Amino acid sequence: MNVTDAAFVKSVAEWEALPSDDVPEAVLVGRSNVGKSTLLNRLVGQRDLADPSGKPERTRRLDVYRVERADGGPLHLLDAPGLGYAKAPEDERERWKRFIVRYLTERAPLRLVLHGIDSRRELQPLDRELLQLLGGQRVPYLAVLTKADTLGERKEHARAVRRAKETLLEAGLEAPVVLTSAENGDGVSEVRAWIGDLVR
Ligand SMILES: Nc1nc2c(ncn2[C@@H]2O[C@H](COP(=O)(O)OP(=O)(O)OP(=O)(O)O)[C@@H](O)[C@H]2O)c(=O)[nH]1
Ligand SMILES: [Mg+2]
Repeated sequence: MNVTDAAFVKSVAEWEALPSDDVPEAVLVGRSNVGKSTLLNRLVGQRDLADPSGKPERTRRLDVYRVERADGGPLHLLDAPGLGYAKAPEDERERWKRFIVRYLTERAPLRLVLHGIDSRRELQPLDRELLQLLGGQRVPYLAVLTKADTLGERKEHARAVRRAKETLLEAGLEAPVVLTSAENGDGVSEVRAWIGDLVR
């Protein structure tokens, strides 16, 4: 995909507020702080579009961005901040989780789930929950390992990818894994290519 423009549309906290169904969607999910918003900014080539600070009041909303492509129609990229964010009250966290689960399982325009995973870390309980949920789904899934620049030598890179693939397979997901860095741009064009292929 070749991005020509991107703009914030709105933050959504309930089903009825989701945008109209006629624009295809890709969503970025994953634990808080793995680098989803930073990656989104890289993907669309705008440094400050998605808010990488994760302001607490916005952590229980889906942030919707409209992306214009030279080589295809528009799409919506959704950023799901703060998954697993511990400071919120329990009932609020539960409500938010139910909304995300419904979004991932029922949302008609959803074409691709991008699962951000910190490449330095083992998959966490929340990641495994997501895999369980997505394993039986019709929606294409891509594991995006983030912060590759923090890994050491090349063999660390290969190891991170292998480890993620193994965990995905254990969860019954034979899915592509892309190693990325929003810092130096590694893997970003590969993620763009997946989005371009799948979100139409
Ligand atoms: N070294 C390095 N740091 C990164 C990279 N991507 C993000 N970070 C840093 O990781 C921190 C978290 O990044 P965010 O993009 O806010 O993470 P997030 O997944 O959107 O977090 P939530 O919105 O809380 O869910 C920030 O301090 C970023 O600067 C990367 O590729 N390399
Ligand atoms: Mg974020």
